[in-house]
Amino acid sequence: MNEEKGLEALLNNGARALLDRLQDRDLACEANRSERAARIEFEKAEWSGELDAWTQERDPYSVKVGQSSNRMHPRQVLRELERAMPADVMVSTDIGNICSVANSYLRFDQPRSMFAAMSFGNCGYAFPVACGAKIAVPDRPAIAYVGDGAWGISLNELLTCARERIGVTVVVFNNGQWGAEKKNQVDFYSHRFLGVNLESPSWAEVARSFGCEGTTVDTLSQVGPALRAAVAAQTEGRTTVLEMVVTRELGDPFRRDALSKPVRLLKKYQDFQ
Ligand SMILES: Cc1ncc(C[n+]2csc(CCOP(=O)(O)OP(=O)(O)O)c2C)c(N)n1
Ligand SMILES: [Mg+2]
Repeated sequence: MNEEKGLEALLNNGARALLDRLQDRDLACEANRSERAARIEFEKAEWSGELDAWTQERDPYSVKVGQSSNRMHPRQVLRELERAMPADVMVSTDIGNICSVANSYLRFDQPRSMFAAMSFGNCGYAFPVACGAKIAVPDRPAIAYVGDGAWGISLNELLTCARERIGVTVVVFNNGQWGAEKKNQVDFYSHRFLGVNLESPSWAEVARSFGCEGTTVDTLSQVGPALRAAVAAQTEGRTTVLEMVVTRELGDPFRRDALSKPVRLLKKYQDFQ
């Protein structure tokens, strides 16, 4: 018997032995299955209602900057995008304040659909990931969510998309700032802003100059139609940048404790501050 067959037999025997021992036992989780399913449904409906009502950030800083702006609120844009999402979509999300908030507004019906950077934490992650996903599964729409700062360090692959006819959709959230860093300066540095405001060219025009499509979206009613058109263009191998013009309000950070003082648990480190 070769090694592989031996392992298979061993696993089979193990599984059979486990099954034998479980034969006459009740599965504890079966007893309250419908109760748990109802609870999950309830919680999901509650959360959805909460998101419906949560059209803009409510902390004092965000209320102030939101009031003096006629730009779209990021959360409203995220909700509109969610409503217009095609079936079978794959979405990658970058690292930034709006992308962190975006993770609440993405729902999928099948696995291998959500590509969040999470703790990997690298700005510029989402666009190349969407390109890779599209090449791997060309029949599924691929969408990248990217902040305007992170877009500045990843947009070069537009050239690859145009050259190789890779059709993806990029949603760039133009809030004119490195928002996640600014949030730290709001929470930990008494609103002393250093190096966090951005002035960018029109990202829609930049996309067109690379040979891709580019659309600036500044009203909510345009968001869904613009996303649908961009997704349709993917079938022709065309990449579109949708530049969403949004306010400078800031959502909860990915980690609230990012800049708080470290806790020294080991005695030998207690002198380090
Ligand atoms: C390569 C890299 N550089 C810097 C950072 C630190 N960083 C985390 S979020 C962020 C700001 C992102 O700004 P933007 O992409 O405009 O998104 P916003 O926060 O405005 O939604 C920065 C600079 C990082 N995570 N990765
Ligand atoms: Mg930004």
